[in-house]
Amino acid sequence: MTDHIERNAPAGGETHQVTDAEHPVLTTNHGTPISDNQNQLKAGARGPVLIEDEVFREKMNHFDHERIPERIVHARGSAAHGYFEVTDSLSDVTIADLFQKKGQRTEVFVRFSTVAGGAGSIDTPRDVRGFAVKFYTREGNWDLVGNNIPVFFIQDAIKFPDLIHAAKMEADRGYPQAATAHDTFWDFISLMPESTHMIMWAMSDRTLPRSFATMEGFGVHTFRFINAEGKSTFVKFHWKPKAGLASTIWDETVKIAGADPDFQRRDLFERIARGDYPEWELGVQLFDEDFANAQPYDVLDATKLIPEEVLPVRIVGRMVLDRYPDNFFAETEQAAFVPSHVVPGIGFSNDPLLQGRLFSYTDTQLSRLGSVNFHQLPINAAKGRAAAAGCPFLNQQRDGHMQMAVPKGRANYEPNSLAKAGEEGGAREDPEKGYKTFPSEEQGQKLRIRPESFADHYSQARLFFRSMDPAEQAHIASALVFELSKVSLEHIRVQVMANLRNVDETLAERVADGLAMDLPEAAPTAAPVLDMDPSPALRIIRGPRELHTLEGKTVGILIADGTDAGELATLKDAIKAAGGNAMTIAPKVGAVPLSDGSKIAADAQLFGQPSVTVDACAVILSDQAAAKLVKEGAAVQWVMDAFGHLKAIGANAAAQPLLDKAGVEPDEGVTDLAGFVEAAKQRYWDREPKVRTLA
Ligand code: HDD
Repeated sequence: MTDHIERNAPAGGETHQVTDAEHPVLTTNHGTPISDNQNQLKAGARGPVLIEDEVFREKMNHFDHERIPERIVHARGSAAHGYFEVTDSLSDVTIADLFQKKGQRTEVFVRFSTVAGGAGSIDTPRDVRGFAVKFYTREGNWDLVGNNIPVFFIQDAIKFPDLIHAAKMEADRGYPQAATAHDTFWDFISLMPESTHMIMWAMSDRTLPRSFATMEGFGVHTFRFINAEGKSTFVKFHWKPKAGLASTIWDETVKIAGADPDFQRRDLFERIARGDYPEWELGVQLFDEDFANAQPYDVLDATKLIPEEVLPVRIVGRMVLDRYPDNFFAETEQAAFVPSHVVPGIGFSNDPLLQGRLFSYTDTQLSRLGSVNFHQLPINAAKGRAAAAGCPFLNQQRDGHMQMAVPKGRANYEPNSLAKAGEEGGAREDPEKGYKTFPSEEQGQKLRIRPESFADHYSQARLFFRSMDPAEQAHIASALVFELSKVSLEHIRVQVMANLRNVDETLAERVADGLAMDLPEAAPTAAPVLDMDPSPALRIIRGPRELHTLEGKTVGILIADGTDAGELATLKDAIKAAGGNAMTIAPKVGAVPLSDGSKIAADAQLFGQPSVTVDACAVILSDQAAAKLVKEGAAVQWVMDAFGHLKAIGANAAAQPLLDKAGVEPDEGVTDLAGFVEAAKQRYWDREPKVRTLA
């Protein structure tokens, strides 16, 4: 046992030394003080253990039950606390309290996730990312449970279990984990042409985000706003990252998975720790029935988006994540997001995917969290009006597993007249301020049918592909080649290719060529495929939201014995001044002797911090160190990957032999140290055809 234990200090604060005597006394769950937490109770020092040992039994019993079922989808996730602030009041279109006043702030809890993998799977598979926001408004919690892609695979929620069964690891063999590159996924997709638009997004760089902080979020469905006059306006929600959009390259992503399976979770934690708070703007697309009726697709169909060029996104707020959870299980794991949780002023449309979700999420929490009282867990508890009355909710619902509240009195039914006798009578409905469903006119026969207006499965897939930068188109084609090359049943590839022919003939040809297969006949289409105007807003590469900046980015600086102290200090200062984060990486982490005789501890060790984990790479070496490192595979690979992943490389003259060994060829992104900080603000997409063959 140590005499002194160092507590984690708050960022920038001082560490406080706590002696053992200052710690509170350890107790059992029932409050009994514990005298010894190191040994079981035994009959004699070397004798058998005794079952009467409540301290041991209770501890082990609790441990044995520490896990709860993981989420059936989106099991792998990371979250943070923060706030939402109104920058442009929406009081014209909604009575939702959180949108009324400019400057008004609402607490939020946001969970990002992958979809297919289990809770312990890697952070960086090719996968859609969940983007779930819980707003703790004064009128109750509003959960906006979206993704980083504005459309979805299927049109009707009844297909969701099939989609997920097909996407997750195959039922008999239990693999692949967190990957769509397998038979059952592509079999299902090939038979569901409505998924084609989403597949274009899934095969694009959107599913390889660099960071949660550099991806967009979307509410996907058409929702409703309702204003004080009871008027409804359709709305689609968008989150726009302040850090801009950035993704990784497939080869890089695969290597990140090995180097750091927690890459994005760590990134979120570290950004918050160093004060680079992830931030997004909230935007809305607002429209009415006339606009909806004039579009060549149905706004109730979740496989369609409304191009920003057709209907601009109005920015109405900002969201900042500035606090990492204190406890992963209590907060991130127990957070329950439920799309049916809305507040007055926000309502649903008839989108059949959304309508199905309104059932599924509450249902899943009952088995995942195990109780109808999941709303009482601190992370889920409302903090608004009811909380002000000393309770997270006010109604006559009672009891159930894990009931935390201790309601007083007899008023567990309503109406009651107990107040007339001076007793607590409980809460009552409020016809004025209570939630009112928009009274839309609905009529028709009961039918299990897909509307005609949902029949076009290809026009927007084509729109997406044709809106992409040529580099992005090459990535999509290459991703399709990769994924389909993992499909073992020949006929499934043929079915996929038949769909792709309806998207874009050049895409189909490139993929067929990459797979060395003949193009099949195009699949029949249920509606004419339209050539819609391209939407450049959909691009990442060379698009409007690819920011050339060092802010929030991490620069790796490879150093070794004899690195010039002056060059290193100058570069670190310049990186900091540009808003970046410098990380020194050396063959030995503890102490690196510099040219001036000083020693510094490196931030990371070369073998544990490959260049895939940073955004740009600098190399500052002495002649001797360079001579040594050209024979060090990890150092050569460090530079080779930086070049192959189209990153800026800044080096001093002595480092040149290492660059030569790594096959670095001169281009705009390869600079001396003086030009490096400017160069480090972007990737060099033009380099790509020189370093890899793309489909
Ligand atoms: Fe879902 C979780 C997003 C369709 C059923 N979904 C879940 C999460 C996100 C989404 C971000 C994780 C929430 C968290 O962090 O805890 N889901 C979406 C989006 C969809 C979508 C954007 C389409 C627009 N989902 C969808 C359908 C169904 C579900 C159609 C079923 C009818 N989703 C679930 C679920 C999950 C879930 C099974 C698993 C864990 C949970 O709910 O809490 O109920």
